[in-house]
Amino acid sequence: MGLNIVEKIFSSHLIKGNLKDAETIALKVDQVYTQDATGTMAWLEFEAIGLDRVKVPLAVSYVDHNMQQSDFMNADDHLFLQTAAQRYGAYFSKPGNGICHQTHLENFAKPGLIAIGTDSHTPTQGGIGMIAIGVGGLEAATVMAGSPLEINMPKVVKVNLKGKLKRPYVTAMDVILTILKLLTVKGGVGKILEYGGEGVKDLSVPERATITNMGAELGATTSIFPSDEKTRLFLRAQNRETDWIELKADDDAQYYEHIEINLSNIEPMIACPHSPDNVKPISELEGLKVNQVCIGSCTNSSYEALKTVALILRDNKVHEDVNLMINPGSRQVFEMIAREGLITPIIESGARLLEISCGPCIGMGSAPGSGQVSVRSYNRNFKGRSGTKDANVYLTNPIACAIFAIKGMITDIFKSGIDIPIVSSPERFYSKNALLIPPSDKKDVKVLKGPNIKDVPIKKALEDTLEAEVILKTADNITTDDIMPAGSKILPLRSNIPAISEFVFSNLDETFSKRAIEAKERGGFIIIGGENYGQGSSREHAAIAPMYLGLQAVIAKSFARIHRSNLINFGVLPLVFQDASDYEKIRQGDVIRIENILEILNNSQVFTVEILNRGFSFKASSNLNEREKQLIIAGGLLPFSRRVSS
Ligand code: MIC
Ligand code: SF4
Repeated sequence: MGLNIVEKIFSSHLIKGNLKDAETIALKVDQVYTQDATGTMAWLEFEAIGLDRVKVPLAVSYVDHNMQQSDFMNADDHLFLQTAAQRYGAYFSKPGNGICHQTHLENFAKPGLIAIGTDSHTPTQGGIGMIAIGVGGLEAATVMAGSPLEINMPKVVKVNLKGKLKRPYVTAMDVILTILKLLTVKGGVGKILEYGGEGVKDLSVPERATITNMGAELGATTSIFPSDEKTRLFLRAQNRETDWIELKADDDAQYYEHIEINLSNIEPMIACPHSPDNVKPISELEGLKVNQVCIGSCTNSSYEALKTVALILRDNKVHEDVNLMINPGSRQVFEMIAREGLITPIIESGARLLEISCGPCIGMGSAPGSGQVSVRSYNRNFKGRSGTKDANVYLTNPIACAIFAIKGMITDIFKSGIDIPIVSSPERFYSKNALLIPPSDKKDVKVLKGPNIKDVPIKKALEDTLEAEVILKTADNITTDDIMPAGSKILPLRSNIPAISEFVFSNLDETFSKRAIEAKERGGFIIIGGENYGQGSSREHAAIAPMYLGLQAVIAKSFARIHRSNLINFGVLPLVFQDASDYEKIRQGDVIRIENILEILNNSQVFTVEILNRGFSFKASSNLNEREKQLIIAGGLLPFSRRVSS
């Protein structure tokens, strides 16, 4: 029987298990990358494991999120990351070098290999034919320390692409927005999307990377494209042709499911507030006044995308009521555009050029005004993420963004009257890579930690009985931005769990951390969640900070993959309602008791959850694999690793 691309890469990296549906498999990992906002924890955790050098062939530490230096905190974190990279043998990508995903694609991504990254958009590398999976910091630290990556074998879905995009009006962004409309933010959970079919040829590597980047918004484990002639040309242009191999599915490869997308039928699309799957054709929103437009991020920062935007702006002016911000995704792209003389037209048009960083995407500055409409070529529009709680954020392709900025309103781009050039991929990318520091051999480097960098807190081992109050009941699709907000005030506290924990759920419920601290005195608390609890970012702070406040268990209808692993890695029990209708019966303030936890964990994993104050019970299950059970019992991955090594 033939193999699909995922099976080919997995079988060449398989250390344990069989590639059967949902079975736990262990995979050898070739590359690990971290970014600063999750990376300080990851590197502190690596340090806590106590090794001298990373044990993976390639590790890269990027700085791209926490770039506003309004006091010492972010600058101290950058120095910690730089000295840790030198001390432990990783590349260091300095602030200003680029957003991790775009920069990694340019410099290191290789077809046929496996990468993990401490960011949910790591699947961007799938555009080059690589398996790239987003993980929590602790997972990355243990892999850097030589452990394999353990996952449950996802279901592989074939996305068969036919036809050709209606260029220049329709872009790769519209393809993934169309898929998000079809499958929703839960549609990819437990799955890998493998793209194939004739239509693949119509897409360049950066366009494919836009599609795999936003596969994260589907909740997918990752997404991957074949490696073909287009991939070879991209690698040749990056001066890395020797990294190319051909990679395609066998003709008789099997898939769990098939989805067919005809590129010729795709229209320009836009995701409306406040979810990336709330997608409509742009034409339906014609005339909506726009206050802010942001172009860039890890989703749409390719040379081709930014050059197209620059050429559109060259012949036009930004509307007087609009603030247009551009945050280029990498120094390479920025250098290329500058060499071609395309910075001047951007400046002349009235656009504001921001630093090469995540910037507005994570609320690191450039927050919109009260109630304003912001249209962005980014990947997430969760409520409050922009930094302004009542802003309305829309997501669309960079060409549409440029046109809206000129027109001051959402405009049907077929009828805008603005010329849209077609930009071809360059034969050669140029960059001096001035801000990329290779690993050093020096072992005597001192790792420098500023006063805001605190140790990683650790939970106690699991107890046999759990009795705690439900201090929060949430709706479906709660994001990790809801649990642990980001933005310019909170992000600098990422290396300081006691300080950041004061902001847990602060956008949804300002009294949460106070109630949590009170509940901690009484033995901790429980959260009740709906479907897809913890979707979005990989930030393990959304598990560590609630754990630090006293979170013992989350009982939800279902969990997002990375957040569930982060909870387990920090010793918090994730339980799923056996009968989803029991969710309705629980109220905030109920007191829950679960007994015989250790015995049940090792047997059926189906727990009887008693509601003590109202005298009824229901069933919830933990569905943990062998390793996960051991982690939960030990109180998480760090205490587990210490126990094993002592
Ligand atoms: C995001 O886009 O939400 C982030 C910020 O890049 C996160 C990581 C983080 O919270 O630091 C992600 O996607 O994992
Ligand atoms: Fe940065 Fe935004 Fe991409 Fe996250 S989604 S890595 S914040 S640009």
